[in-house]
Amino acid sequence: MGENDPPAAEAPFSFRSLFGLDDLKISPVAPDADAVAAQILSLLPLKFFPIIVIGIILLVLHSERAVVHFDCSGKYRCRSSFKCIELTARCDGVSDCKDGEDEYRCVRVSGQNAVLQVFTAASWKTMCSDDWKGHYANVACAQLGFPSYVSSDNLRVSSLEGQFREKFVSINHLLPDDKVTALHHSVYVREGCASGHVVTLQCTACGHRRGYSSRIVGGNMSLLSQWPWQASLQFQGYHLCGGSVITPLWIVTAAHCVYDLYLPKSWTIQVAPSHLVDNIAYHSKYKPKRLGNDIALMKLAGPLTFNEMIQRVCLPNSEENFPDGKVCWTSGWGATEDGAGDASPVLNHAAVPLISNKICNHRDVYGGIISPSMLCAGYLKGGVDSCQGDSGGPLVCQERRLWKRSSLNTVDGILETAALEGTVHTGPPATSLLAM
Ligand SMILES: [Ca+2]
Repeated sequence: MGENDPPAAEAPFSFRSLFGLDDLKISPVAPDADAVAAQILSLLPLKFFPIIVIGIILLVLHSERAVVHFDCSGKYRCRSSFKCIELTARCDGVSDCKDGEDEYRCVRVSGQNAVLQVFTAASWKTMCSDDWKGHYANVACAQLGFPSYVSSDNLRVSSLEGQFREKFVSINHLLPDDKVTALHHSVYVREGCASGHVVTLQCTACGHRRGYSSRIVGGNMSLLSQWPWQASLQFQGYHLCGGSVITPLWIVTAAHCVYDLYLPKSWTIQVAPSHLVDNIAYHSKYKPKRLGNDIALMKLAGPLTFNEMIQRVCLPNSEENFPDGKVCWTSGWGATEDGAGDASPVLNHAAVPLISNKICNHRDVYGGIISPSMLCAGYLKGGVDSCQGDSGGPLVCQERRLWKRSSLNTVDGILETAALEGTVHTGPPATSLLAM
């Protein structure tokens, strides 16, 4: 494999083949190009040749124009079309994109302190706590898709990470509450916060282990209450992958777990007790055998009831980074011996430190296939790792007593090192990848 080849990894096995579903698989092998060309040529009279050649040239020229137009550097690219709009047109109250998506995602919760930010006047700006009240917190969480807020607090500007203390907004306190229905329409830009404080926001209760005491379990075996967001994804009754509970109805997992088994009715989610699956969605840019965009969601047929055994894990905030060397945890029912195919009868866990992408991309480790949207965890000398059957499961880090999945917004998938053996390097270290 050349250094410039795109990242790719051979799957260790096909889930479909295990269940005799290969006849449904779309063949990844492209038909012989020469044979197809000869077949097409035999159907076309030669007199049309010049027209076809001119048509191809026009098509290529048109494609190049489309590529140039597609490059939206310094601007916002509408997802519903190739249109580029000025950043000042994003979140300005006017729908400039075909589907109006430039007016979505105008509020976010950022960084390790969960500060509230609003996109306005062409950039993200941090919300001052001046004139802040609970009604606005509810509006912010509603914009983020939550029914209400859980907590909202003040934090000194001096405590913020550098990138969040450059641009600020305040709420327009002259607006009556019933007029404040979207924060990005209700703020004005400030150079600093008069109060010296900004708003922190939590929209959902997550990452708690209510039924677990760290004195109960030793070794690698886990109690279910130790990792209450851990789900077992079972296809026709067999454990195939792990997953994480993120809402009462949704489980996040890896796209490679479901891509070739896109049959919701054949899946059950084991989160004490078993739950039926209503729908499956994987990242539209996921490509089988690639590491990127390896994320999928499974929707349950009915909602989970949270208790000591079932909780949701927190997702990381925008722009939240986890430091290299931080010890995080992976868990699952995967095989406990390398090469062993059977799932473990008990839930296991392992502590794994995060490894910088620079080290992970070293030519003796993963050799450049780790993109900025992925992260590595494990030990370079090997020994502790996630294994076959742990795919899609959680890698969580504890932050201020809350447990979070340790990757960015569009995360997912623990990929076994076995998937890389022989295709990238021989004898790779026992690290896991979280591919987004
Ligand atoms: Ca707009």
